[in-house]
Amino acid sequence: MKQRTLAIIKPDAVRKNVVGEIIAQITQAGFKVLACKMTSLSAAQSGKFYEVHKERPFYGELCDFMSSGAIVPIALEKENAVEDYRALIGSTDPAEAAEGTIRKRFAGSKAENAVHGSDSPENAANEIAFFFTESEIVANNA
Ligand code: IDP
Ligand code: MG
Repeated sequence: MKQRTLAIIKPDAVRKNVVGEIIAQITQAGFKVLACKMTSLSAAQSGKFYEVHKERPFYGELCDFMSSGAIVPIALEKENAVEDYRALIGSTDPAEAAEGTIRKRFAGSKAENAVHGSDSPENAANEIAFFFTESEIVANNA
């Protein structure tokens, strides 16, 4: 069954000018882009997006980083999208990520790790709704 997930190209990767290469790797892996835009978040908006991590020691650093520049959220669709996209990006820490994964290729550190990926279909739905309305996704794919 088709499933959705949310990717975000993070500010470090936008600064490195590798947005195109990352999207190419995602689409070559069989994902369909349902919606995509370049935008940016305030620290407060980043805090809301990453609210599940608010007790973690790196929360402040994460919010500062995610609001430090432009980001590219992308709603994706594929069979088994959540798990397959997590496999495509690799481990949170690029030092531990498998060869050829997006984080291995483009991430500089565990904090500034190039891309986000949803961790469950339920969170994917909420995260997609954070950036895109359902009607714009439908309109984009009519
Ligand atoms: P994930 O992005 O692989 O799902 P999470 O544990 O959900 O990893 O953490 C969310 C984000 O928080 C990471 O992608 C990374 O940017 C940042 N992060 C995670 N662990 C650390 C850490 O130990 N130090 C600094 N930043 C971290
Ligand atoms: Mg996560």
